[in-house]
Amino acid sequence: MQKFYSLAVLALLAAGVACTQKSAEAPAQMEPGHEHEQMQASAPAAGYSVKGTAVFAGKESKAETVKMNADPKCLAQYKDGFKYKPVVVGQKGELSNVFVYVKSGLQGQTFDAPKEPAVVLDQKGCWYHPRVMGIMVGQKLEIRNSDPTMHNVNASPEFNAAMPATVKMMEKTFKSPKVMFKIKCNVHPWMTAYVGVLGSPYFAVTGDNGQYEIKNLPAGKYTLEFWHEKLGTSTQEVTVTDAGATANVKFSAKGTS
Ligand SMILES: [Cu+2]
Repeated sequence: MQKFYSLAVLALLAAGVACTQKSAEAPAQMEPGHEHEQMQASAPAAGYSVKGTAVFAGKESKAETVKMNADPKCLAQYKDGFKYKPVVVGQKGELSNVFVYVKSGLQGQTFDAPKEPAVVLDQKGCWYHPRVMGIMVGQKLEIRNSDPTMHNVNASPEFNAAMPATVKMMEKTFKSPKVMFKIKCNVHPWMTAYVGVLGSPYFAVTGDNGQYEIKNLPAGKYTLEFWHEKLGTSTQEVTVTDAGATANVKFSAKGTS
């Protein structure tokens, strides 16, 4: 017991000396015992979210019937024919398939593409799923053929590859950034997909609710661009703080506002 008390007293004395020295020589440092908190506070921030909604101040497209007669194996997959709307909006004008990305504000920074997971582009029902997507330079693009027929994935000049019915999966990468790459199928001219290829991970695509979220963006000032295949593009300045940021966009039939 006695030994314990002596050690405790010594420890208290030592702490007192340490405190005195610190307050005299390094007043900015934290009190002993708070080192862990300080380390956490100075760890690099993961970043913040930019969120928002895209809306369209107009009517959605009438459904177009896509004629797949050229390939009976495509045609056979639809009883009533395949219908498609290039502009799809929700009840309040929520606009889906808008590609949103940080166009500028990241100069001088480089980002490694994630090794996993791969971005998936499926060919199913002689249609691309998804129609609009984003990927980083060098990131794996897993292209699937879920159809009992041959497709050809033409993303010239990056790649142009045939995919017979027996080839169910292939992997490709993009070597250079571009917004947007148009992917076409040489076998089925109605098949189109759009891929935004970027050097950074800061991009998103609006869902059926018109909403998007770009995550983990460091605080700073950026220019966002919103792209829609029929409605064009719109840019917006955004300041990201530790509270994140909101950037909504409204597309109109004559452009954006
Ligand atoms: Cu095809």
